[in-house]
Amino acid sequence: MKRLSREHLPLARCGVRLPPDPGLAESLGIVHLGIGAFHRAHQAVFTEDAAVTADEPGWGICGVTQRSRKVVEQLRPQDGLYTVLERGQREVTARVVGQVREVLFAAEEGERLLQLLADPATRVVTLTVTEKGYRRGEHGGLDVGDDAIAHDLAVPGRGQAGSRSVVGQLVRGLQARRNTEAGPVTVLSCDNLPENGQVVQGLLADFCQALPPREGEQTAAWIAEHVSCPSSMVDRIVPATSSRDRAEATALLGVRDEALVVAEPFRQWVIEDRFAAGRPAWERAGATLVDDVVPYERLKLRVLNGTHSMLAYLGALAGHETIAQSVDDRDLRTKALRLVVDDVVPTLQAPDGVDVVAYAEEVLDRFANPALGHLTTQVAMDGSQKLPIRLLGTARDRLATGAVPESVALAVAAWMAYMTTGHDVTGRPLPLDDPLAHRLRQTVAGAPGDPRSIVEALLGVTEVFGTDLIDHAAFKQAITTQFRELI
Ligand code: CS2
Repeated sequence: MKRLSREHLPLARCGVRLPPDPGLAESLGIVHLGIGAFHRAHQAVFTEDAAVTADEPGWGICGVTQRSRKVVEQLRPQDGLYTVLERGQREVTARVVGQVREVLFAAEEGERLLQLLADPATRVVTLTVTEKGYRRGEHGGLDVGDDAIAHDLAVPGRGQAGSRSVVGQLVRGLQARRNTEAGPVTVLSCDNLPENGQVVQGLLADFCQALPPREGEQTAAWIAEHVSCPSSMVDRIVPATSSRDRAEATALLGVRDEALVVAEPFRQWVIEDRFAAGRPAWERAGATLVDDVVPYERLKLRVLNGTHSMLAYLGALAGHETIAQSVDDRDLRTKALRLVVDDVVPTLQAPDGVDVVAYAEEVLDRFANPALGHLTTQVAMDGSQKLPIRLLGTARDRLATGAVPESVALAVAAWMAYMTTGHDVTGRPLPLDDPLAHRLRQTVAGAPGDPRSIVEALLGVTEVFGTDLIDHAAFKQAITTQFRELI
């Protein structure tokens, strides 16, 4: 079976959309850090649609992978081509995307990355590096004690290649841009973080602050004048690609695609329209350009991602392998809706005209799509990074009004039970895939065995719960009561 490439495209057949003319993405305009499945199913699709509808070349994407060469080996032999297998409830379609023109592995190709970040043709840098990729400390600023950050601060000279962290790569690239007078650029985060543009801006400033004074001041001043960091909210469910997906795609396409991604039909992108050097006509591809993203992102993070995490932990503990099975469980669907109605709605200023409960029902219907095969354990990953963003902001807002967020307490208790028991009701092991896994396991192991002590010990993990939540006795009691039920 031939492998997908410009030479071996799928036969034009129903249900398969071929990539546009390669000339449309010939020249690079975007560097994307974190070219995982989500980027390939979301921003790259929006960017290609924008290029086609606006007939606007010059927005080809160079994707940069951080962790390993795997994505390079998946995409480079395919001329950057890959398929998005779109799984609706009743039909499957396939679309071959051609907007990614180059792929780099940062750890081995740092010089090329630096060159591209300093290239005047690069006008937008986008990020999907997941919550942990920003290497933030417990107070939200840059964790200068992080090994990769410490390494990158020590990289000799300015604009040097070899940075291991995303923030280091950005600052060294912006220094190289300054040194070559390559002009303004926009850095656009597309991660599930509140006010992600401000987060990036702050991290760049923190890194400059930690540089030798003169170098840091010059770099920070240049960034302040030439770099825009707008926020954006992204939404598309992109489950991990399975062997079943690959087999189905091969049969549909008639070629083998090693970079296949799977996604739901729905996609949304709300972007703060503040760009220093222009942008693709993303609105021509269905994106929403706004002045203020906050209402959209808070709605999505607290309703969609908050219920997603609740259903992931409660569902996994109940023996449900997929999110669809969890949301088919009437009891769990009701609990997810209660989280929205009782705890989230009172904390939201939803975008004009949005009915939050109706939005929540639509989200749960999207979760219920059995064709996606979205695993509860995939959504359960990185809970220490996700809970503060998706659930604990809601908790703090409710506690500030004197209310006890019982549904948030249930979701937190479910995370704690997922971590503490390590298996579901059938005895199936539940993986703890989390950057703080060791710290969390040690915390549980060091606590006395009773539920109250375990909850108390975990609430003491300040990287997750800060220093305030442990002092809310009623919230702690609500978590303990639910935790005792779940273990
Ligand atoms: C999910 C998100 O894995 C997870 O944590 O909650 O990836 C979710 O699928 C997306 O944010 C949906 O837009």
